[in-house]
Amino acid sequence: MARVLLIQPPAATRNKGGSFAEPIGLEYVASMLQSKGHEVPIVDAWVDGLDHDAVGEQIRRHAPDVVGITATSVLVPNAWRVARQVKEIAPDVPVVMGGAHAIYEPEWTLQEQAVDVAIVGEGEDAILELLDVWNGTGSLDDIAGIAYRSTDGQVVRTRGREYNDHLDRLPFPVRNERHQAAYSLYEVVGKRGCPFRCTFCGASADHRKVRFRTPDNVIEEIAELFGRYGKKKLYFNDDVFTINKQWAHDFCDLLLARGLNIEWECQTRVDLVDPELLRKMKGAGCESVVFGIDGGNQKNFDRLKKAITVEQAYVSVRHAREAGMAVWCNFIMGYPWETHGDLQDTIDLARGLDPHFARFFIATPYPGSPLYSYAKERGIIKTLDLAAYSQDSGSSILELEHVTPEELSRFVYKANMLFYLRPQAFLKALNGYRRQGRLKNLLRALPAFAEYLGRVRGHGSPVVAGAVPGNLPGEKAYRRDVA
Ligand code: B12
Ligand code: SF4
Repeated sequence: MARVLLIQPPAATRNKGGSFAEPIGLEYVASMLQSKGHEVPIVDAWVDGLDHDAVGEQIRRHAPDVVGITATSVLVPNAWRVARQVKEIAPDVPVVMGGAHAIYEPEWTLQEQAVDVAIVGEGEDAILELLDVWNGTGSLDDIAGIAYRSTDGQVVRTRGREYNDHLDRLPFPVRNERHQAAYSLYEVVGKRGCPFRCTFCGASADHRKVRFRTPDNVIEEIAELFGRYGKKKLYFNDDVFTINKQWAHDFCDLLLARGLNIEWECQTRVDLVDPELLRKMKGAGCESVVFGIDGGNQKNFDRLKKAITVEQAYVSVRHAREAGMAVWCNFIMGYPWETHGDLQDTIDLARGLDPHFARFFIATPYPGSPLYSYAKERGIIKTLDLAAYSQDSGSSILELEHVTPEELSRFVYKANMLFYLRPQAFLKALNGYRRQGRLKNLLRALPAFAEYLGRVRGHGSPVVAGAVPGNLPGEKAYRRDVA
């Protein structure tokens, strides 16, 4: 049996509000490994606040046979550094990397020589097959859904792995008791996949096939979580919680029948809810719903392949409010083609929809998304330094056609100010936080939010031309100045 050390690298983004994202992908991989008798310590550098030196100590302490690292694109620079640390400490220990960046960009992931294998898809079965190979049975070529560097240094991508259609058969993700005390919510995955094709989203390139756990199986996991670690709020990580309304109805019915009396939150689309379903969700404990609006007018929705209408946004936000939920709306500003008018429309739509909370993200070409391909083809990506993709700087990494970086920052600043600096909106947000029992989070988040707005107001940290190590060969390369 092997000792597989799984690592969530040190955080890439500033931790706003003191809440941490549970590395649920790693926890799924860990549970599969454990179910086969392997020893699987998890180092969550994020929640434990570990820097790279401390992660190095953990690697020495655990003396693993294999190291697995998870990373979205923004975490890749830190994940690479962890991989290099492993090779410095134990050069013969194989390093495997999974997560969104490995799925969308396996070749890029393997640019770091310290990474031996990238997992291109779901990891539960792939890791078991890898252990077999590293134990001397079979070859990497036989494993579906991975990429690796061959002896001549070329990256080889194996055939695609089938999606796991039987999610109920997966062992529940392992949770660490100490970490659970720090995560503000339990993260639960009720289904995997999304059939939509929103231009800015990586999920639109992958994760296409929707697969469901049965409501019984999800509720069994929740009951087990409460039994082991105590009652806490849940967040459903599902891309679109109500992708199948009947599933959502069945889940709520069962939750009510079991009398678990939980509070939960989820994200979904404005075209996939109705008053009856929203009322039922609220009755079953859904305190808060997040809608991705992502644009400000119909022209942009269509261009973004959102497949929603402005009308649907108004109607569903109102229905969710009437059902008694705290409503969050996410907006994205600064697509390459956007004009001043489009940006103003986003501000107006946010105010018109009047949810409890609005978040204004800056359009970022996450690898894997059609927006990334669009921007790459046009040579308008200012940096391939993935650390700059966290949006923390408050500035865009894209060259926009009609809007200067200063103008975009002003629009984002204005969007926040005009949304929250209305007395009724401020009170509604405050009330929303209070109802969710999160006033403490709000107080912790406010200084970071004010700091972010300060950066946006100061037009963000500059992004300027220049080469950085780690750029793709032959790519237009830029460097982000440290402000
Ligand atoms: C919920 C969610 C969040 C939550 C919590 C995330 C978390 N727990 O880590 C929050 C809100 C915090 C969040 C934040 C962000 N997110 Co997010 N998020 C998601 C979402 C919707 C679901 C993630 C999830 O739970 N999946 C279910 C688990 C089971 O799948 P998984 O993590 O992919 O893990 C499997 C495999 O990847 C693999 N695997 C993963 N790691 C490893 C490691 C090893 C060793 C092995 C063997 C296998 C393996 O095996 C796992 C099991 O099959 C995804 C979309 C999606 N469907 O993936 C976006 C997504 C991952 N997020 C994305 C982004 C952009 C972000 C942010 C940068 C947004 C921002 N602007 O701030 C931040 C950065 C977070 C970070 N860690 O750095 C992008 C990433 C794109 C990219 N190229 O990196 C995605 C894909 C959505 C999108 N818009 O395209 N996110
Ligand atoms: S933004 Fe949401 S609905 Fe659109 S492709 Fe991504 S996960 Fe699916």
